[in-house]
Amino acid sequence: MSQDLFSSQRPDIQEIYPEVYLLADFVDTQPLLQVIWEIAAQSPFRKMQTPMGHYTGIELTNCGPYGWVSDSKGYRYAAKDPLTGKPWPAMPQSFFQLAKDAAFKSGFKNFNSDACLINHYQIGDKLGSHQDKDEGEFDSPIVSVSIGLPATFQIFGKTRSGVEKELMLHGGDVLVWGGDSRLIYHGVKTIKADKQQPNLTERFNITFRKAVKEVKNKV
Ligand code: MD6
Ligand code: FE
Repeated sequence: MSQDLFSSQRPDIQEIYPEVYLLADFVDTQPLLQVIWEIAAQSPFRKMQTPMGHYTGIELTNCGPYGWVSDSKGYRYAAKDPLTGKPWPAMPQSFFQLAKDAAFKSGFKNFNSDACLINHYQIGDKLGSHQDKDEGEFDSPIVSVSIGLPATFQIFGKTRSGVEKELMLHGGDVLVWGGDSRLIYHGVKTIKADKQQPNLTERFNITFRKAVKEVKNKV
């Protein structure tokens, strides 16, 4: 089902928390999965070293002009994949447009993402409470696409602990957030197998961001 067809049938967008929008079952994930594996063939999934000397619990890769990276020096966005030494794989137009459409439907116009992070969760993986604050600007929203096994997404709000909202994310769901909620703490609870969908063994999450602020040329 195409997004346009789908969204005209089901234009429902839920504001599940101030300026956090859930577009339930917004996208057909099968074509996205295929593209993910094409990207991973060029820039493989890997765990990255953290500044504290550990490794990220989840495997990740990126596509687009900038990719999120972590090493002993900290977290940042980089134009080259440190593993291959080459630029990250190009962001497919279908990815870019999906993020733009989801943002637009949520009231964020002109979302031109320049970074696309792909997280790969196995059963047992989780993502602790964190803020997304490594980007060069916070005016743009973040668009997040869930694929595969369901996950419980936690919103902690303005402080690191104390869950304010829990939400199940299923394959095809898209979350868009920005504005005053752009810097809220959030996380993902331990991924479990799904008895209803025993064929699913993993979860992917794609997040689209604007990592680098555009510098307007002086006139
Ligand atoms: C995940 N997502 O859903 C992890 N961050 O697997 C995030 O950490 C996230 O979904 C910022 C905005 C949306 C997200
Ligand atoms: Fe995040």
